Amino acid sequence: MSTDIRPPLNRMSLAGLAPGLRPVIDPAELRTRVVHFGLGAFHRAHQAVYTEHAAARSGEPWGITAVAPRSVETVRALREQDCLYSLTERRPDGHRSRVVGSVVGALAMGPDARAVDALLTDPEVTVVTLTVTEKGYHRSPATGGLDTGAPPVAADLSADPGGPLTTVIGRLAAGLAARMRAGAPPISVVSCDNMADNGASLRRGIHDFVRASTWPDRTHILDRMTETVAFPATVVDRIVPATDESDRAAALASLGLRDALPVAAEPYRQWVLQDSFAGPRPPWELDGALFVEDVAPYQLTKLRLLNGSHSALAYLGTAAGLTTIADTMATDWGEDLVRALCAEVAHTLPSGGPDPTAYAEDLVVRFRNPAMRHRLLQIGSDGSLKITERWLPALRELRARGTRTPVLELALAAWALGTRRADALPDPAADTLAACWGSTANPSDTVRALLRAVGANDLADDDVLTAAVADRFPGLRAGRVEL
Ligand code: CS2
Repeated sequence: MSTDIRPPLNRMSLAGLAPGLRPVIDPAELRTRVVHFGLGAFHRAHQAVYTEHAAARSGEPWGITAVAPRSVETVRALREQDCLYSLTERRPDGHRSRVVGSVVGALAMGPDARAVDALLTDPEVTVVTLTVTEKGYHRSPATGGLDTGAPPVAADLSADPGGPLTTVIGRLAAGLAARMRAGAPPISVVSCDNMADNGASLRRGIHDFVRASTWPDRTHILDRMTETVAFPATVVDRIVPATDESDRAAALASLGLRDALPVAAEPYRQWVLQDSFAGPRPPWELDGALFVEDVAPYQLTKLRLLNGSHSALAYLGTAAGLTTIADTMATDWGEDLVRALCAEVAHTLPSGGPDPTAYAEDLVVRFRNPAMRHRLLQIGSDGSLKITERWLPALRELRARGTRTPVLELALAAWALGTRRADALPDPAADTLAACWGSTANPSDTVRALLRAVGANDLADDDVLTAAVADRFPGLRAGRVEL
């Protein structure tokens, strides 16, 4: 609890701010037409900003109600500020803050289940967006479909669909089913998480949930969904570190108001969306979003180059005893690593996306930004779900072609070392991964077991690969990163 006596940020105190610090729209003029799941910093620094500009530039009242899957506390804090918060752009030469005004409602998914369903059946709501991270999808590593045996999914499948479900997939499936029963107009549900084919993955998860439910009308619901619910794929990009105390202090200094939920981000942002919406949507193109027929070239470039090198920096930086991406980029190997990894995987990218060499140079500049404190721990978390999107598909393709993969091997070795119990980074599979270290004396066997644990049996059977990864352990254990 802050003891600062300055007034809190809310609609009343907003009026006293200099015009450049205020939202670009008057939040009182917006209505909820977008529902967003995942109230984290990323949404507030990305989709909320595009939506705010789209509303301002079009004059259309596109407001967002954001749903927090778990954090009742964030919802309470946001409501106390009339859903306003500040965004600080961190530039190498200083920072710039302002208040964002596109979020007009905040709900907690469990306690506010009825209100969430009411919005999902509201004809005025025609867009749902999601940032729930890879683990929010509960995908089975074996099939890619919904893991209906995962305890939270199984619990939601046997619960009353009107009650407080705990998975976003369950809540969304139940809310969309209510919309189908009410005969409300078509809606688009947009996954904004870092997964190849995120639209298709989400569609599959929702359809699998309905199919596995015991709802008597599930066949009818599925038919209606097929006709009236679109799941466009998207690529979202902006580096948004988790908020810390220094961000709260920066917001206080810029606004002269207390903001419990500020966000800080790099200046760069990008949004590419598949142009296949089922109904009205905010005109995000007015703020630079790109609507394309096929997002795959952009998606794979972003996942394999940006997120791929981010994860590599996270595990290698951790092995070298560092804390942030900027620290890691300041070593004598950081920039080379980004360029080398991008060059190694560039051959796996489809044509039609950005030029990989220019993209790598832009990444070096973005990652180097000394004004950002992006913790390696944040990026390194949930590695079992991230590396399967960021590294393994490219690794598989390169090895099938007989191409050497030294950078991915080094990165895999650093990830592997970060799964040992004593060093374990947060991961839903942490126990399973730590158990792979067992009592085996042979490091290649450990690598093999780890690859199997993340569903990559084919790579686990590649003896040359597992030996090459294990060969990197001694250097990394000594804190040396040798490209
Ligand atoms: C990061 C991403 O935390 C992570 O895993 O790689 O959040 C990354 O910062 C964003 O995708 C950038 O758009």
